[in-house]
Parts: sequence; structure tokens; C-alpha cells
Amino acid sequence: MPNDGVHDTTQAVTISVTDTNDVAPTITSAATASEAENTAAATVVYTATATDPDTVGTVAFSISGDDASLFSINSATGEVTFNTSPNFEAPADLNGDNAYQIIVHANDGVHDTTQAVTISVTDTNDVAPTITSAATASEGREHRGRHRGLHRGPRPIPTPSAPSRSPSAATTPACSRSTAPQVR
Ligand SMILES: [Ca+2]
Ligand SMILES: [Ca+2]
Ligand SMILES: [Ca+2]
Ligand SMILES: [Ca+2]
Repeated sequence: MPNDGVHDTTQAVTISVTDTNDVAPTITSAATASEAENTAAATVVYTATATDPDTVGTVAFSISGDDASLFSINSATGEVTFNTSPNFEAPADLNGDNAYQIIVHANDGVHDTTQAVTISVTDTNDVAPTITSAATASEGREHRGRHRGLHRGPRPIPTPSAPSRSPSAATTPACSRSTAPQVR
């Protein structure tokens, strides 16, 4: 301050500290998300969020990683969508386990913060049962077996259990079926 020994002149000076983009964004959204198969591709499955204390720089979102090509992300809103509606029975992720791996990036123009995110596709009951048994059947073997048994019957020690099984097994269900409806 100038001082000539008699006069003391002062002046207030304000020093402004300008902000620089020196702090990296912090991703605040979860590391996992899930969605049922067949959900419309336009449905938002995950929303990336981040904080950044700097007043300069704008955070933009993007994705990378094993299954990133199957998704789209809105760079401004962080909304993640499937490009194609997922099918649990035909997983499209790299290792086919219905756990889709992406890496979310929050970039403020200087710093790039990443977070691994797993998006799981859950099963729904969307497939009808498939009957895998044959459309035709034959009882030829059983008849042969019975005939053989009868022929062998007279022999001293045949098979004691075989003859006793077939009559009881055949009669039991037949009796219960015929009697139950008649009583009611
Ligand atoms: Ca920043
Ligand atoms: Ca399916
Ligand atoms: Ca996977
Ligand atoms: Ca299914």
C-alpha cells in the first residue's frame, strides 16, 4: 500500500479463484440391474448416475465391455436400454449365462470414471411344454413275455414274483377307476 509518510491510501482487492475441472466424477448408480425376458427393448433397464463437484465440465455417459454392443446408453441421461428384447432361452451375452456385462463410463471431459455393471435377464414362463415321448408304442414284448411265462409255468421253480405282479397291477387301477365315479 502506498504510504508517503503522511497519506495512507488503501484499495480493496478481490482475488477470485476460478474452478477447474480437477475432480473426477463419482458414479452413484448400482452395480446390478435385472429385467424379465421379453421386456420391450425401449424399456430402460438401468440408469447411470454420477456426481461431480466441479462447476466446469459436463458429465457424459457411455458404455464398453463384453456385452456393450447389445445395449444403447443416452449420454446425457445415462439411460440404458437393450437393442433387442432379451430372450432367456437364447441368451445373447458373451458367455451365454444371461448375466450381461457392461462397463459404465462417466466422463467429464478430463476424467473418465468407470463402473462394472451386470444386467441379469430373468426367466418367464413363455415356452409351452414339449412332449418328448414317442407317438407310437407296442405291447409286443409284454405279450411274448406272458406267453413264455405260461409255457415255462409247469417247470419246478420259474419266477415266483413275475406272475403275481402283472395281475395285481392290472386289476388295482381298473377297480379304483370304475368304482369311484359310480359312488359319487
Ligand atoms: Ca470434474
Ligand atoms: Ca423366451
Ligand atoms: Ca454373461
Ligand atoms: Ca422362458
